[in-house]
Amino acid sequence: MESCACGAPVSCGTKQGLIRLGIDLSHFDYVVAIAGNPNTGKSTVFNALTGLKQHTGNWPGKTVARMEGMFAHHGKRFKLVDLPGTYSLLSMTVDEEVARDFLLFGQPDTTVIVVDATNLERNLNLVLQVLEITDRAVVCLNLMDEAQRRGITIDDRELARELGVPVVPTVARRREGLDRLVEAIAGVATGAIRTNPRRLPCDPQTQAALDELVPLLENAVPGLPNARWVAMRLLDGDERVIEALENGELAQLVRPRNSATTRIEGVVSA
Ligand SMILES: Nc1nc2c(ncn2[C@@H]2O[C@H](COP(=O)(O)OP(=O)(O)OP(=O)(O)O)[C@@H](O)[C@H]2O)c(=O)[nH]1
Ligand SMILES: [Mg+2]
Repeated sequence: MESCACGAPVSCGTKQGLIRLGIDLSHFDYVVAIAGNPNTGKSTVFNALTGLKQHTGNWPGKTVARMEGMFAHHGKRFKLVDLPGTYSLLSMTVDEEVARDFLLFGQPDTTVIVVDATNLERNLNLVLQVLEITDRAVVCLNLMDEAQRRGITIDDRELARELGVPVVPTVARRREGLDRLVEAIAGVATGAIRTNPRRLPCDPQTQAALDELVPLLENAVPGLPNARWVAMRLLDGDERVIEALENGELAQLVRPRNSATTRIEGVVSA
């Protein structure tokens, strides 16, 4: 049988070029994280794209650990990582720490932030925090059917302009909008879509402190991604981050990436 560049039979493909590869994690070109507040439909998106059956249901806190699956799109293989729900990168429950650590230190090529269109304001808090730490993000504006039912309208184009990253409206439970979501994920991962994330300005005094602290941190923890975020936390006097730096926990978060890492086609994959 004829086969596609990703190794799967061409007949597996859909018109959108999406091939669900389940738990076949043999090799991949890009790592994609799925983040968002609890109960926004992250695992529903994950299942729809990978063909897997992660636990879903209408209450928060179902996903408590990292779950990985695969899909292919136009010959490139994407490892998708479904994360526990989190309200903030500063949050502290064990589940939230799993999500935060992967977003900060797992170096995903694209981060999809799944937001609840019926509760946009609260959800944007995490969106803005994620945009502080990565250029490569896509907002999945999910539960659009619920928003419509409640008479909520959202100008997704204006939101995309304001945030500086693609915003894709979806109804994940009915798989609506997911072809556009995959296009956006692939575009951001490959660099075909350029983003310009909205970032809050930093006052000159804080900036000067960061300029001093970041190189020291990078020296103390070689290979540390998002040293600027860690430095901000240190300046805030965040006890948990200070402790993680002192007891070597932070260095351990970096190490797995360096040691258990394989490279294919010049792209990092863990
Ligand atoms: N109406 C509607 N329901 C949806 C949509 N997407 C997901 N759901 C439902 O929303 C509920 C939560 O979905 P999950 O995928 O479990 O959400 P999650 O973000 O993974 O939740 P946690 O892992 O607990 O944070 C489930 O009952 C889904 O069927 C959608 O677009 N519209
Ligand atoms: Mg989930």
